Amino acid sequence: MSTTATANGWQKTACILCSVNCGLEVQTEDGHFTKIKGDKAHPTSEGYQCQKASRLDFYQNGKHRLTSPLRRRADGTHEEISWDVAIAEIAAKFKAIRDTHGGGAIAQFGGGGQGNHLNGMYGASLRAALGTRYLYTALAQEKTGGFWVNGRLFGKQGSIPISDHHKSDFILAIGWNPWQSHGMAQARTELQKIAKDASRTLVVIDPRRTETAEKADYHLQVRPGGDAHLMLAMLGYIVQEGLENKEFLAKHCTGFEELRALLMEVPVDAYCKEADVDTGLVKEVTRKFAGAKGAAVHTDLGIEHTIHSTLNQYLARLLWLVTGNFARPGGQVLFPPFVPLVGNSKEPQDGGLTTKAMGAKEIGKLFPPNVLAGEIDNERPDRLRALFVDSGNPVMTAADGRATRAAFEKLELLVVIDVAMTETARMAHYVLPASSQYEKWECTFFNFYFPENAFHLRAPIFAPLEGTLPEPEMYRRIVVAMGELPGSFPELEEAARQHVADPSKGIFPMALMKAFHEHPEWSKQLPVVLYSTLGKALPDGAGSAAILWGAAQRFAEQYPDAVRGAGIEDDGAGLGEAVFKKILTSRSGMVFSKLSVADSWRFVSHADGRIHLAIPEMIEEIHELEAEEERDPAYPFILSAGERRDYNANQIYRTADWRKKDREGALKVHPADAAALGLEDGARAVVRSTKGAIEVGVMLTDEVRRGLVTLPHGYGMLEPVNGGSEMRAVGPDVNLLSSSERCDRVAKTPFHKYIPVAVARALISA
Ligand SMILES: Nc1nc2c(c(=O)[nH]1)N[C@H]1C(S)=C(S)[C@@H](COP(=O)(O)OP(=O)(O)OC[C@H]3O[C@@H](n4cnc5c(=O)[nH]c(N)nc54)[C@H](O)[C@@H]3O)O[C@H]1N2
Ligand SMILES: Nc1nc2c(c(=O)[nH]1)N[C@H]1C(S)=C(S)[C@@H](COP(=O)(O)OP(=O)(O)OC[C@H]3O[C@@H](n4cnc5c(=O)[nH]c(N)nc54)[C@H](O)[C@@H]3O)O[C@H]1N2
Ligand code: SF4
Ligand SMILES: [Mo]
Repeated sequence: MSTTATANGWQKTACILCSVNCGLEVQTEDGHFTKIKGDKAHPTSEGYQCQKASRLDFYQNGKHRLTSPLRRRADGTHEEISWDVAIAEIAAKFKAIRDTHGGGAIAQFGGGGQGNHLNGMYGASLRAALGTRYLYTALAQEKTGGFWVNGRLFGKQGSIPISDHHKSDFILAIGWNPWQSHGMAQARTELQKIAKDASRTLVVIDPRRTETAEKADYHLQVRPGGDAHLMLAMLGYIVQEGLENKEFLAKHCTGFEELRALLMEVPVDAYCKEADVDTGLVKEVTRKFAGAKGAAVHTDLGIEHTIHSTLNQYLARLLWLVTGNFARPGGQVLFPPFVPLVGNSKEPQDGGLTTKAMGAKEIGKLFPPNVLAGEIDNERPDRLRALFVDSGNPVMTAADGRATRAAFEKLELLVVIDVAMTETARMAHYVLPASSQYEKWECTFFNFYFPENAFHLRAPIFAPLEGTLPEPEMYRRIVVAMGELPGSFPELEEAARQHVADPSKGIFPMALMKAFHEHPEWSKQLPVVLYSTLGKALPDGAGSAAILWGAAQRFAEQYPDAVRGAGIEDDGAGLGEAVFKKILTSRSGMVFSKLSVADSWRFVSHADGRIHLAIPEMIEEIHELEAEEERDPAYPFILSAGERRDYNANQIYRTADWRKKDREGALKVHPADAAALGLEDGARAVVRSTKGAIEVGVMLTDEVRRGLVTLPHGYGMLEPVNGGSEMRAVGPDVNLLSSSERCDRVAKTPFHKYIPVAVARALISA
């Protein structure tokens, strides 16, 4: 396709498998990737890529790709139908449910995975048409506890702290294995650099000796779920030794005295013992941490998907706050997002929305997948009756897959938008086939870089697979069929054409204001209105990018200094136009913002300008913190279900064929535990929890602690047996073991990394 081809036949795009979205250069032939390499011109990845990206043809030409809208028959099988029939029926059914039961009976799941946030944004138009605010996303089963803490500390849930890690002399990784999961640009190169540099200290807190731990100066091999005790021990030691940053705390924070009183009482040695880490080592590490010039603290699923999820994220933030590692080089910073992934939600007592059956609160404008089954599977008249899923596979990824499947069977309407026939799609009343992320304009809003922040709009590199559409077009058709918007906007479309030819006169924004004045109801559908007007006028079929015009205008208006810092110049509305133009024309991505560490204070939005350290709910949980819970002897192991490995990539690659090793996702077991269980390397075992049992292969390794066993996620998808119509799960479907009841008290995050299980040799080998 002409939009990206370069003279030598390489086209520019990016990897869609994890949140760092490395820039790629690719060659293609007959609809296939033939060569894939890192794009040196990409502002954040600079040519870096990991082993997963080279297999992207398994996504683009996956055997489960969809090519026609499907409708479910009474017997559960699907038949192909035309787009016109699909859109008309879906619109009529949604409308009927909305008009009978209200918008609250309908919800959305997903809207974007690791590589696609642009097209999913248009789902907001359908939510508006349906009159629902219930948006369930994967983020709300990992990060929402942290967002809630941000709201209390900084004033806004979307004030997401990141690290200025390039300048850090101390890096503390808690429950994060960047060697495999990344979550940081060029992770392996960076980790190797840090390991070689004697002036920089890397500390890993993880119950497993991870690839990252192998590179670290210190590895604290905490017992699973022991992080709250461990971090409290560190915080206790800091204040008891007077190592806190008194000047920072006095000048910039409130609530420290209350915290200090609490932390003075922490029995440091006993808490280290509870976490099962050597006290001397903890004290040595804590002393170095408190004395660092700039310390970065990076956390991830290891503390989120376990007991005390929200509390853990609070304590991790306290570590860097009490030591003054905020808004200083090498510490943590706040920055303006290009498009906020996360909004700000009120607490229920202040009028915030909750779910009806389970009472889960909205955080960051998101709802937790963990309560989804419970919202559907009940007899309340106001229960959830209809769901649309875009870019997600909740049947596989939400806790307690059996309960999710049982609940989804009860939905009156399930519509799935995906590129592939997923396990969730197999249950849907209607399935709508999307063009792949390499067949349409796409991007992500995972723009978490500092001091220079970058954004990458990717152009399509393949023609759309026949029968597929990009999501904005699907949403547009449904909303129009519901009678919420007209099928065309002659005046706005004309204004858009003139505006694209010469943006300097501001023709389109003026026409848009006039249209919204005359049709106030259209403003609720802003994404689809932009797509249907400005989108049509954009060159190269970049219609989906229309929404980025609005984002660019807003960003430039709010943060003109950040934009100019990035070297983009113009005045007034011209600055936003310049950002938008740069987005549209930068095939390798572009820097849109540059700020300094001190600018972080602009994003602390409490009226007093301070960070509010004392959070009553968290202090209460600290008081209630007990010794390790009584464990049911029937389930003597802790399973960490969801380890990121060489060959898993969420639900994106749907076949085991892409894997060069660990094809079936083995259970890691400590050799001593294995000996006691009578299991040898390669043996078959059954892992049983209170929710179910699965059979797995066994891998012996002393990288896990005794008593801990681990499985990857991103396995267990259905594949045809010998190419026939019979389907079989390949590898562990880990959420048959997880439970939704065992979850965080604030954010409802499930404890995927803390599942009590029994392990035994399988009686009959598969
Ligand atoms: N290869 C690969 N990379 C990915 C993905 C993928 O599927 N495959 N998925 C992407 C996504 S969606 C995400 S959210 C990120 C997640 O990225 P990470 O959070 O880094 O990945 P995990 O391996 O799930 O968990 C991190 C570590 O937590 C440790 N852990 C387990 N229990 C505990 C505990 O009680 N305490 C502590 N401190 N640590 C514990 C595990 O041993 C593991 O090493 O990865 C992204 N990157
Ligand atoms: N037990 C356990 N469960 C977990 C985890 C764990 O570690 N352990 N990890 C959790 C985490 S951190 C996450 S992020 C979630 C992920 O869970 P989900 O959000 O449910 O899954 P994704 O893998 O992001 O799903 C991506 C889907 O998007 C589809 N897709 C790809 N491209 C497109 C496109 O262009 N358009 C559309 N419409 N669809 C597309 C893919 O085919 C796939 O079905 O899983 C969570 N579940
Ligand atoms: S680090 Fe992430 S984005 Fe980069 S190539 Fe690997 S999987 Fe893809
Ligand atoms: Mo995730």
